[in-house]
Amino acid sequence: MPAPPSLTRQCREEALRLGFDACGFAPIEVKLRKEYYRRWIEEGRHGNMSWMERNNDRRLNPAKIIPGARSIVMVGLNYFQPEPDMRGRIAKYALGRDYHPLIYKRLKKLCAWMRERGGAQKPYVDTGPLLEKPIAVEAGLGWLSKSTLLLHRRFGTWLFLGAVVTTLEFEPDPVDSDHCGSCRRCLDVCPTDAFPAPYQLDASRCISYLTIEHRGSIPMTFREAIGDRVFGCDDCLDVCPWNRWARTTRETKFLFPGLPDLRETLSWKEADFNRHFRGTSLARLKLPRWKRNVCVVLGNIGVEADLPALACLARGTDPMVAEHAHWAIGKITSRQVSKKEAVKGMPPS
Ligand code: B12
Ligand code: SF4
Ligand code: SF4
Repeated sequence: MPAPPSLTRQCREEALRLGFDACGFAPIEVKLRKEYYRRWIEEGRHGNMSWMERNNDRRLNPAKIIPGARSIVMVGLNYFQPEPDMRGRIAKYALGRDYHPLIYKRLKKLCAWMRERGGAQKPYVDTGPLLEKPIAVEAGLGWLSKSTLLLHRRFGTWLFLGAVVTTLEFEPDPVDSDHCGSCRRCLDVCPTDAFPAPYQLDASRCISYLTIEHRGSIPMTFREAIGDRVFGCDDCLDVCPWNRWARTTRETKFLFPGLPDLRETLSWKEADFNRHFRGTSLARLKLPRWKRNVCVVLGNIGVEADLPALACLARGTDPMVAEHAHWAIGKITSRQVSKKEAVKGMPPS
């Protein structure tokens, strides 16, 4: 029996009261491009994220998540904040505290509210096989943009997503239409050409993947394109015209607490890394991959003063870090040589 419209309204109010910025409802028989997903995996677009090959029966059929599931409640949380002034860039989503526990805690409260009304629930925030973006589209939160991100009319693409699969039946929200129009800024700005076509992403080329998910050495072909991005990338979000009206998040926990200069982090021990990054999204990187990424960034933007710290790493015991440090030293040194040659070639003043 369909739930009364008032239950849908009350649930949305509860989600907003819990601190979410947006909430919408999708039917459990949500439209997903199953073939697209299967092909994406077959073509290896997921790189080494092998977990994406598993649990596809559930991922592509959310009705199988809990017996008798009828709806999916989708929530959004604005995480925008202005770019902090620092050497090297960290993607905005990772500047403050990790969003997963914060959102999960609120989703569990929402689940408790639904349980009191007779529902059985399962919450998600990147915590299981669920295609959060296309489901958010079906829940009326926005449209799937050419950058492949969910674009909300008010919050743009700066919106974390979370979901609750439930046996309660809610009134589905109307689906918004695509308002990307003829724009293609996100596609053109991508430093690594990670979009084979609009609405399609080759994750294995994305800087977010290369600096966060990828283990081992960063392929040479991408090192210069990574530029000053130490963790993740926001280029395709930064250029989006719908993000012009973005307002700073209400969540003070997401705000950037500051960080020592990148050079200083090269001499960090495990305990230093943990002290600075415990409870943030950066923690999962672990120290060697942090240093690997810092080496790439210093190779691209570093100066003479960075050389001693890099030389120290180049003599270190971790072969992956040492190789990246050697690369960075080579890059900085060749920049210095060309600068000196340019000065030599200048006429005397
Ligand atoms: C794997 C993953 C990644 C991968 C792949 C990203 C991607 N675009 O799929 C990598 C590591 C690259 C990544 C990067 C980032 N991620 Co991420 N990531 C995920 C994760 C865990 C799974 C997504 C997934 O399954 N992708 C596989 C593709 C094939 O699936 P899909 O895009 O959902 O695909 C369907 C639709 O595209 C659909 N489709 C529907 N309509 C159409 C129309 C056409 C024409 C076509 C061709 C296809 C199509 O077909 C597909 C399936 O049927 C989700 C959380 C989740 N569980 O959903 C977060 C998530 C997508 N990431 C998020 C964020 C914030 C980011 C970054 C911004 C972080 C950063 N700054 O570094 C970047 C953005 C890069 C980008 N342009 O997408 C947010 C996005 C929020 C939002 N507003 O959309 C999510 C939802 C996490 C969250 N809970 O908030 N991420
Ligand atoms: S996050 Fe950066 S690298 Fe990844 S698709 Fe967007 S612009 Fe390209
Ligand atoms: S930059 Fe343009 S094409 Fe890309 S998501 Fe934004 S509006 Fe769409």
